[in-house]
Amino acid sequence: MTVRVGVIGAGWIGREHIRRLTDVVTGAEVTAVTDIDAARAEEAAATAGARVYATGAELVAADEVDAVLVTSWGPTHAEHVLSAIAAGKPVFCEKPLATTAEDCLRIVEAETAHGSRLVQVGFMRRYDRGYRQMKEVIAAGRIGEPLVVHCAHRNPTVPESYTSDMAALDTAVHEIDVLRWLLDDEIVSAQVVTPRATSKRFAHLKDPQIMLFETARGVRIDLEVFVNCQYGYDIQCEAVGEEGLVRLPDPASVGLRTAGQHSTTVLTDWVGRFADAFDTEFREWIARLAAGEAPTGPSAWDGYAATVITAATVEALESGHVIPTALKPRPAFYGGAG
Ligand code: NAD
Ligand code: ISE
Repeated sequence: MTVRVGVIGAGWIGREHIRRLTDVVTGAEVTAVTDIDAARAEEAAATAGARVYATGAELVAADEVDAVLVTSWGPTHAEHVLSAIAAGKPVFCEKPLATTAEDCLRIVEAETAHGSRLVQVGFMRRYDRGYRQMKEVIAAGRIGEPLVVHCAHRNPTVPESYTSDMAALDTAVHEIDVLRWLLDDEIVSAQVVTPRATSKRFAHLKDPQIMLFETARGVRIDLEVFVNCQYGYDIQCEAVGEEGLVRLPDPASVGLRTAGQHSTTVLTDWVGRFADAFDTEFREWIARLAAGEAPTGPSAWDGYAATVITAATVEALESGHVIPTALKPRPAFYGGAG
């Protein structure tokens, strides 16, 4: 069966996912597109031979839409996800699931009332080969009990519109999700300390930031978020356990020896770094739906947890205090005992 997808939001990542669903993933067809910018919707729809709809609600209701992809601005996500759930249609929502914990919980309640999973959140790192290998190693007990995790998330530069809270809301959110999954553990508190700021930033921005998280089992995570590091897009993760250590591999790159030097390339953006992860994420999502099965990727509960933990991290940055994450207990529907 071909899964007919309607896309809400034809901006940067919406167009990228339309291309992916059209040219890379088999078993999917983009049949509908909407954007509040009509010209943008027309242009994106034309690349896939899709029809343009005036609103998200009309797109969700359309007979030619089996599943919905939400790639609009974060504050609009909840409305579109709730409307897809009300129509009983599977919905893939780019991060964040919603910008407030309250909206995330409304989604969780609506999905629970529906009775089976419809929602998947776009945390693509869970589909990255290196993180998957790390998870296998940790789950098999090969480093013993994890104790400490060291991470870095570095972007070469960010635009002036990037504010200090976005280091958690937009950037660290990926580590927050992938570490909960990697460790099969919950983050219970957040703290942020700020070292000397780089001069290569817009004056309003606190950069870099060191985020410190603690999990329910007492694992300590340190995460350096440095979004003006200049030299490249660099993602590092190293988990230290009682019996060993496992490290995220750098992306494969030829080793170049010339003029008395040995070098490898550092990528410059997340698009290239996680291209394969995005492809796998959508292949697996479409394969589940095509088989008539519920999605198994990051859930609405994971989206809720990420929103609560990023909010606590922003509060920690602004207050200078250690902030408990105060997550509600995970319902049985999402695996219980969170
Ligand atoms: P963007 O601004 O380029 O595109 C968003 C589009 O949504 C715009 O064209 C806008 O007109 C449209 N839009 C806004 N509200 C709408 C509504 N109610 N109905 C229809 N269209 C609407 O932004 P982007 O960079 O493509 O990001 C979109 C989302 O994807 C964000 O939530 C962002 O956090 C997420 N994102 C995720 C990753 C990732 O690594 N997983 C990377 C980048 C962006
Ligand atoms: C961006 O929104 C992303 O999602 C990228 O994956 C991340 O690396 C970047 O820092 C964010 O701004």
